[in-house]
Amino acid sequence: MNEYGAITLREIHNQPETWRNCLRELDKLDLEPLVGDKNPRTHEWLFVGCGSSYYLAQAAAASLTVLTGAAARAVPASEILLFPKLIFPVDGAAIFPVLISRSGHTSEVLQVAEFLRQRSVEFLAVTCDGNELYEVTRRILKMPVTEESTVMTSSFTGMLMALQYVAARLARQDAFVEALHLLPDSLARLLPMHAPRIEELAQRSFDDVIYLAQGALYPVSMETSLKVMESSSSYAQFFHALEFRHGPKSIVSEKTLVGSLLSETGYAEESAVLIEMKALGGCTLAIANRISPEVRRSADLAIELALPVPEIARLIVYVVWGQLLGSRIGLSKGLDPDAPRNLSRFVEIAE
Ligand code: F1P
Repeated sequence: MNEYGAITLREIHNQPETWRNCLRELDKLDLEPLVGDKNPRTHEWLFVGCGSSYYLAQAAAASLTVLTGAAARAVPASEILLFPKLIFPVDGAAIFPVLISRSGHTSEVLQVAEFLRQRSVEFLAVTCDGNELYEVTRRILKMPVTEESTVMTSSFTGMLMALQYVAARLARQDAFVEALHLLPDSLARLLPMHAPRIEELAQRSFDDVIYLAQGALYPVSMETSLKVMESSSSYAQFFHALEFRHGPKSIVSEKTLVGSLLSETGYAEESAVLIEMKALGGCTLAIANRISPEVRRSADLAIELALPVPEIARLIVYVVWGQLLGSRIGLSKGLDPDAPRNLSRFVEIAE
């Protein structure tokens, strides 16, 4: 039998290598047959997924908007199935759905594929395993990520990197593509510096875990909260940083971990919230590209990324610390993050 959490931790720590493999594949990719006729300026890209893949969808939509200047949306697959008129209010609108699923086997995503097929709407599928999703469209982006663990870690970052890569290519942002190539080495440098500090933080026992973020980092706060919930059976919540003052802060105590994913754009405003939460007695985790002295003083743990890349290219590096925290809290509670309670690798709904 494996040591508890061994598989998940191995996959988290192996992300520099996984990202290199993804980039190698992406550098060879011919975009034309995949998306050539579906430019985001003429078609609204609609990113679709479930669970982590839905959070990934939101991060991908924000990335596409930043990189191409075109509006984009993200919805959970179930919304298309239950409330199609909310998602497609106008018949025949120029919408290009992008279906995201690590397994390619999730029932709701496959049902959306069938819904689209019946209406002759072409879509792109992004996956790691392939499975049934691989069979239902000729537009397929299959990333070379083999993930054994139940929770999504390297598949999340690998597929988000792929969607950012595609957006940058469409926008002819070659410098951004080059920036993505810097990330594997950057993460390899950061992991040995900060992973032991996350492990130490996880030894404290928290009643509540909160992640705060704004902008494109907001979906990353959703994903990092989900990682804490899945890997440690603890309840974790996420808020827009400045929304946290409007009520939720009443739960803050010394048993609350407030993690803040600080953007560069909103650094002053977002870090003021973190400093206030420290003053209210919370335990604070700050993650930012550059950490100011005031934040360093108010943070129980500060992780400075120091990435020489555009702000939106940093998203996948912010995810990693929540993946680690989730697994480490799980282990400190005596749980096995490789076998999260009540979860399986994908959700299959009996017909
Ligand atoms: C999505 C997903 C995972 C989650 C869970 C069930 O799967 O919701 O995010 O961790 O274990 O499946 P997929 O459609 O991306 O394969």
